[in-house]
Amino acid sequence: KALQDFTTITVLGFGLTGVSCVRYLQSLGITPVVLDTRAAPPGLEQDPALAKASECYFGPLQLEHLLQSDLIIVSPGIDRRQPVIQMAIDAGIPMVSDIELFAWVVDVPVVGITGSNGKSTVTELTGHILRSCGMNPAVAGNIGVPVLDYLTTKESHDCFVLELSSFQLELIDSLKLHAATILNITSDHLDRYDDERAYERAKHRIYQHAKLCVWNRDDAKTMPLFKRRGMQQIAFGAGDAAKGFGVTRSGKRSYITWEDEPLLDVASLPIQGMHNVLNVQAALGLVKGLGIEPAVAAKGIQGFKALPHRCQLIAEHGGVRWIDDSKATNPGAAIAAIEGLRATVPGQLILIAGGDAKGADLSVLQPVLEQIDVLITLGRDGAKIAGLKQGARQVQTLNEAVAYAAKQTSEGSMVLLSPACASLDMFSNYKERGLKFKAAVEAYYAHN
Ligand code: UMA
Ligand code: ADP
Repeated sequence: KALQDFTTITVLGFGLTGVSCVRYLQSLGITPVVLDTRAAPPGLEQDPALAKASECYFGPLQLEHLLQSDLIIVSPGIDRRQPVIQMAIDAGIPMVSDIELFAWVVDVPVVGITGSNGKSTVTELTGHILRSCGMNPAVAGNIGVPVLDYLTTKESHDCFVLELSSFQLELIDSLKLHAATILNITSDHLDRYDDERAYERAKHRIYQHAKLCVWNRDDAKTMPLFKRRGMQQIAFGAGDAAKGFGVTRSGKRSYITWEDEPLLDVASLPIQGMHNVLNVQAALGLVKGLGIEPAVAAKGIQGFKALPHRCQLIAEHGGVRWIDDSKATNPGAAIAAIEGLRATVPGQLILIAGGDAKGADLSVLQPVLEQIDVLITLGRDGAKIAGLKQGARQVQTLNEAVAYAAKQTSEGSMVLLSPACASLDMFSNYKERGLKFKAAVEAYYAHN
């Protein structure tokens, strides 16, 4: 498919993705119509000249603008269930994501990563392994760098590693991945999907044309739903496994295994917790799809650094560790953090949680909250989490949460910010929430 075949191309959404789409189209000599429901979308500030050179309409969407298009490139943050967009869908106007445009032209191998949790970690880790093995990957997608940005720079790359959200996957048809993984599927984004099945279906689109599917043996929902001729599979998981990746225990030591042979000592991994063992296995599986054998790839893991705001140690005072897991924006992530860290805490484990639950069923947290000694909640859905554990303390601000937590601590305690919710009710994003947490901890110890 060629973009030049379309007469009127509309870019719907003028955030990071929208800006990258307009830049890409302009680089091909195409001037799109740009729409965003926000009166002053972020793209205006990011690249004012770009907006000037395009036909832009900001504010409530007008059906006529959508109907005039013969292709609409839809940003991932747009909910296509809105009536005006439904009408355009009913009128047969084709809609694609930025990733689909990329798929039309990419001519080097691509690997793709999706899942409810661990996407960014596995995406960066895969990039790290590939670089260690002498390749020059572009790491892009939901991780924060729109993929089309790589098509408008002169830099060249010999492969792509893409983090793909369910929103991006919904509007992809042509992407042919050398290797694809669904890391796990737990409840998320129910504010955007009618039910869990719709969310799962979107995730499974990643396997559509994949040569190699890398899936999680411990999470049956990640298993490819069909087997195409020639499609290969590798499974990973936390138990012993004769095929693919597994984990075996020998005395006090645990090893990641490949085809039942020890490959990596778990204690030597640069990222901790069982969830990260699975993340490492997934990354090793993906690079196998690019022809790099696990024994070679395993050597490339050393030197990888945990990403900020993912179970990150941000302060230690008098034997009390403070952990920023602000990226835990759904219950599955918080459960993984609590289960992964509990064994490392000799004293009290204090959890700060709450925010915008995005419609998730928070009661799934109840069993794991038994492993918590003190629960502090905040944010829009904080009260719902507090209701799951007797004695929970509800507060209004992160500063209040930190002050209350600090008073409960003694040597050997850990305070974990792992909200199980999005941050958008109180902060501009999870990064700001994490940074404000760190600042609150620093301010507390400066004054106490
Ligand atoms: N929005 C409007 N009106 C519009 C367009 C967008 O109100 O007309 C709102 C959306 O509802 C959303 C926000 O603006 O709340 C941003 O939407 P966007 O589509 O403009 O987003 P971008 O700035 O293009 O960023 C997107 C991804 N964001 C989303 O999917 C919401 C970024 O992932 C991604 O890094 C970027 O593209 C580059 O690929 C962020 C994210 O939160 C990290 N992703 C979700 C997640 O990981 O859970 C899926
Ligand atoms: P994503 O990009 O999917 O949000 P990240 O790598 O940024 O994933 O991690 C987000 C959160 O999910 C982290 O804070 C961590 O606690 C949790 N997490 C990471 N990997 C996994 C996994 N494999 N299974 C469950 N939870 C995980």
